[in-house]
Amino acid sequence: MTRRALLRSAGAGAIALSSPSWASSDIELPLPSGPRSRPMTTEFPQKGPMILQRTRPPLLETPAEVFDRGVFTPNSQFYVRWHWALIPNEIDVDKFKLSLRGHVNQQLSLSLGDLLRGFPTVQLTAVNQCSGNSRGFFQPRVPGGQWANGAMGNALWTGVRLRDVLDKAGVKVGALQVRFRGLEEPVVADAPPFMKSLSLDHARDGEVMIAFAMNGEQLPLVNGFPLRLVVPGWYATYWVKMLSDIEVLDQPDPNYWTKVAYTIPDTPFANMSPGETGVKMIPINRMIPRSFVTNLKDGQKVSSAGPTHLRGIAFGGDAGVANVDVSIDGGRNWKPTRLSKDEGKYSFRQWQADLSLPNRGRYTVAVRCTNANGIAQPMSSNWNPAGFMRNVVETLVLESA
Ligand SMILES: Nc1nc2c(c(=O)[nH]1)N[C@H]1C(S)=C(S)[C@@H](COP(=O)(O)O)O[C@H]1N2
Ligand SMILES: [Mo]
Repeated sequence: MTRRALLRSAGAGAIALSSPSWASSDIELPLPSGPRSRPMTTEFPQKGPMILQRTRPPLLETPAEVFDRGVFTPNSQFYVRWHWALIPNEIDVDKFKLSLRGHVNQQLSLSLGDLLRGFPTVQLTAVNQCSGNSRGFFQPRVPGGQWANGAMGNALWTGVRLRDVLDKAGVKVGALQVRFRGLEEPVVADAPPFMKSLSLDHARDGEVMIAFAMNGEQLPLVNGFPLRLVVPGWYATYWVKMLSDIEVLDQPDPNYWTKVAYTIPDTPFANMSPGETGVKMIPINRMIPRSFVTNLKDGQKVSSAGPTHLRGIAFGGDAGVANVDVSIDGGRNWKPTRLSKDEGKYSFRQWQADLSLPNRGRYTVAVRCTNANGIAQPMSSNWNPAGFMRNVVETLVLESA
């Protein structure tokens, strides 16, 4: 996609965020504390079939079968999560401005044209995963969106380096953090608007990107059109959508969404015991490895005669996938799988294995990702009161007959 084409298509017209009507069908999605099923919806603009978690503000989950089709999650089925409901229905791309202000030498107010023409374009494939992905599997149950495993997606992001834009404004000595805000507003006047901050060093690492395209097309409105922050390797809460304001701070950001919400226990895998007190909490940050089987379901019948083909996806979190191993005895013995094409260290990576399951009966299949930093998924589930960072080794039972 050329820059000119992007500007043209972005300028072609506004996108309406209609009010979705009732969902059409249900999908089975059993979670330990319920529900057993969820409605499906096709009523959101630029979106295909999605699992409806909530209409306003929208929470839409990607159906599991999408992850079997390839490592890039199509824009039309990329999950959606918003905190506040007053989201613009349309964006006037000719009037849109991104402001950069605060502890800088020169404030900037950039049109989309300024941004696309004024800075080098960069591309990177990265997983965007909600901190609370898979929260519905937490036991004991925790409050919050009861996601299954579909609050994640992988895309090729195109944009400009945040560093280049910060350098154009000239960050002043004494700057500490950079705070990001989008165009939506809270529903109640005195509620805190959604904002997130990164340290100045992180913001200037050359990887953090202001993205204007996703999988080669403009962003769907509900995924942040026209601009969103991409923070490779970090949880999606930092990936601010409809990005319109960047503020360089000379003191730590006191705002609710950075300081209070989205904190985790400062322990391995953010793990603590229910009811435990005095745990040190820190802002959520880097992702940790995960892996999933995508072609077979729990309880599925397979043939004892032939090899059983197993495949799925894995990601390393803040580092590449080093190995994906599979077990047919619930995690006692492991064998390596074959890894498919490497799309970069922050991407989903497909893996495959052919299993021999010669004895009739039940096999507990487990899959485990180890990342390039040597961090492997644990065999027991982590727990914390917000339901963040689930990454236990996933298992499924196959019935050999
Ligand atoms: N402006 C804005 N950006 C936001 C949010 C939001 O509420 N408002 N939610 C964040 C959270 S918590 C998640 S999980 C991701 C979801 O990105 P997606 O909807 O494109 O999948 O957006 C992040 N960026
Ligand atoms: Mo999230």
